[in-house]
Amino acid sequence: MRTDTGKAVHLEDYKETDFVLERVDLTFELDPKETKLTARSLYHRREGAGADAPLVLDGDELNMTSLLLDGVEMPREHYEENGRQLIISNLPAEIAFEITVETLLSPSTNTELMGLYRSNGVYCTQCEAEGFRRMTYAYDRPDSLGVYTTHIIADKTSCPIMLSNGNCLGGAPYGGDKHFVSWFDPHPKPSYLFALVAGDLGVVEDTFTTMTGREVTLKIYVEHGKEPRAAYAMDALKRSMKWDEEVFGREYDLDIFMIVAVSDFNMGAMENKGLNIFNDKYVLADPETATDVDYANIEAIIAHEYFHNWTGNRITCRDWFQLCLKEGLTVFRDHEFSADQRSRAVKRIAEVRRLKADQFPEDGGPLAHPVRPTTYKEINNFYTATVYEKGAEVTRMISVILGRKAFKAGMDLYFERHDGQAVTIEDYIKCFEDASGADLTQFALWYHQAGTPLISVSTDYDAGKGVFTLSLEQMIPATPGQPNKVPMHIPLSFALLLPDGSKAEPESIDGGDVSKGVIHLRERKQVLTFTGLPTRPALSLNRGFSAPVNIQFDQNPADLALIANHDDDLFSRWYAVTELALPELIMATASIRANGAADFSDTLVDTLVSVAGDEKLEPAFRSQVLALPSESDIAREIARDTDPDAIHAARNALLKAVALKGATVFAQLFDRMKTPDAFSPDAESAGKRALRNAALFYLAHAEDSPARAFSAFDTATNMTDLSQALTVLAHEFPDSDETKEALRAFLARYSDNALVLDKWFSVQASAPGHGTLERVKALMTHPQFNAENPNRVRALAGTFAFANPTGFARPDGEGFTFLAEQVLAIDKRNPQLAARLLTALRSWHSLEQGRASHARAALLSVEQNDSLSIDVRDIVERMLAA
Ligand code: B3K
Ligand code: ZN
Repeated sequence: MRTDTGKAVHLEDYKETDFVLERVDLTFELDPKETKLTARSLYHRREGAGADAPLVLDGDELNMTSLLLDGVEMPREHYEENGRQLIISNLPAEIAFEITVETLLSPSTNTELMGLYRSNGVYCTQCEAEGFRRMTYAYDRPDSLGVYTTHIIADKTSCPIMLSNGNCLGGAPYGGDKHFVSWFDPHPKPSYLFALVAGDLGVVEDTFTTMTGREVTLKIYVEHGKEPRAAYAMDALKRSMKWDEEVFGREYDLDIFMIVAVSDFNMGAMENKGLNIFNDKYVLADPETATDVDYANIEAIIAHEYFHNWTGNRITCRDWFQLCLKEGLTVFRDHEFSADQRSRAVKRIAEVRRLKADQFPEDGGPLAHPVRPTTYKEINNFYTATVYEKGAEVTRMISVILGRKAFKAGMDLYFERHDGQAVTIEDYIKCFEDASGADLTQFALWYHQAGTPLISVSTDYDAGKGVFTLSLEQMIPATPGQPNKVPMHIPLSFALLLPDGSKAEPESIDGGDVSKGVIHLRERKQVLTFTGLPTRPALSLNRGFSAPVNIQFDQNPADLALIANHDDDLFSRWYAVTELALPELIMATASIRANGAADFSDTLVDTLVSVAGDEKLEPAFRSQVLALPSESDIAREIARDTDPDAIHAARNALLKAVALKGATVFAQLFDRMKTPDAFSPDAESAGKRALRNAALFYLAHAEDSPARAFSAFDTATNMTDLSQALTVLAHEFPDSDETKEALRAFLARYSDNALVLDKWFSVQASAPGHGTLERVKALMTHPQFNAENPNRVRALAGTFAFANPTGFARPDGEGFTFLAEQVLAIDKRNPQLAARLLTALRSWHSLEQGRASHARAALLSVEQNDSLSIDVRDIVERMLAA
């Protein structure tokens, strides 16, 4: 029975709890259908709370079998259960008291994967955001911190491993076939960080010596037989621990740190105190089964969850509106970590690509919301790219505005001032203000105003006077609930480049606040003049993507080519190529729609070919340039009346032009960048593979034959090369015998490896063209398809909806109908997964009329269903309202 009411929660209604939680003692007697949980919690009435205020605890779908006050059964008239709450009255005014709640749980039928559930026979929990209340009545909110002791009783044979947060106190036989173990976590924590795991798992062990010389035991638990595939994750964990000490001065604080990999998980991973639970996709890797992207994701997510130990766990959120306080900041920290472990510029390019692919469409569509929202109906729908990725960008901007040293001082103060507390964005910003003396009042609008700012740029040069003029104007688009915006503080890093690529040094800069290469745009309109410039410079603006904004600047292609070839900021070079390509791709799309043909300038094609062959540039960078703006990037730029088929054709025409012109370069790259026999997942080797596979992709367009890709498939020595060759075959030559053979061989070889099979499904789901939908439908009935496994659902339906614009948005609307059906079916089992899948339609407004009306019809067909979860109802209503 669904008990969530879907009533909106508002930030302004925040109120402290009437009672203070001190300690929690949990005993789980595990059983697949009838787990008994006895939760004893010690509370006292908060000073200032009314003497007769009741204790109101949260619950969701609970079966409570007993309720005691200080060990004595509570009289029925002293409490009330209303499906979502347990309301207890007649409680002591002054002394602490203990409430004991006994509940019966059924982990094996818990398909929502929230609370206590089973994955492949392993008991595990997911409590963030509101899963704890699915186990027992509690103050299930992040500002209620308690010290937890957990006892687990289970069958010895099926559960030799029994884990919870903190340090292990020991265990013993418990009569018959059972045994028990107890864990104690000395660090007060909110309920969302509670975790339990029990099952039969293999383990990989290591140790880490902290900066003060304490030895920490590290354990990664995986399914038996998969232990060797956890080695890279372990290595990434140790590097993360070291990095957090060196860069943020943060030391780990328990004797043991554990990670458990499970195969059924709604998200990437979860930072439970001392016991991170991971989607196994982000733990398991070896050269034969993981791609370079998988390795990079594992490194980033292991780091992310570990870094939460300080940003999230030691200092947590006062309420869920403050989610970006832990998520945005922790993403920023994992970005910095990966940048230090890999190439900073290439990492930044990947971050910006992702921000633009995931966050910009969200911010520009019906689901737009501020980094710190002020209202929600279902908090799980707010674990968004805006909270995570834009949240990280906001912290990055603070570091740009304050500079490295003051930013560090602000972080140090934050850790010192708020350790052990549940705090707000205001508390966070105050630390930077106090540490630096800066006034961040206007800057803080980044947390409150949704929408991607648009900066209109124009320049002028007076050769006689040697004066360069730069006019900037900011506009923040209207978003749901926020029709009018005020100007923000936007830090724009910039340089003026001379024709030889060196930097021009103006004598004076007037008209605005410019310091250390950063323009601080604060007004709606600002005009800056740079004097003492005998030669006209090219403007390189928003270097390193210092602000997450759109820029409208009709920059001359020669200037862009200069930046693309000479800027000393690699990110800017990549960005300039993108800016060179986008207007041409937009024009080509229009001309495909008008007359079926498109062509491209020599400047663009030559720039791309020359970057491909430029040995001075790192291979990973070159592969990023060759990746071109994606079809969704182009659609976003076009913004309205978009036709995915025309965009696909236009982009393909550019690929073909570059492929033909650069065929020799690509053939050489394909030969030279071959992976040596000894595989290494490091960034440099990965970069070479990325470049080689980009070359393979272009060569497929030049040669118009599957032969080369098929032989690459046949001779591949690692999963990156193998899956890339398979992608080229399935996407470019879908009907060839080679493709059929490769798909068959891949399936036969990996039929017992779920994570690799996910790739087999997603390669096919992302194949462009109207015919893919039938293929996807057929794959839904494949014996290896498993509708209960979130990874498999995301690999097939998710990839199709999010990463296949021509297939998903086919003109007859059948792709949208399919999505609606899937969402409704999945919603019955797993609302979080269903709601996430539905957001694939978030940009439906920008489609051309025919497709847009099909999308709307599909959304309406979802909305009309009256047994929707709150999760899906919230998304579909917002999507239709705007
Ligand atoms: N904090 C978790 C996400 C929980 C999502 C709940 N719907 C993972 C992370 O961001 O680290
Ligand atoms: Zn996180």
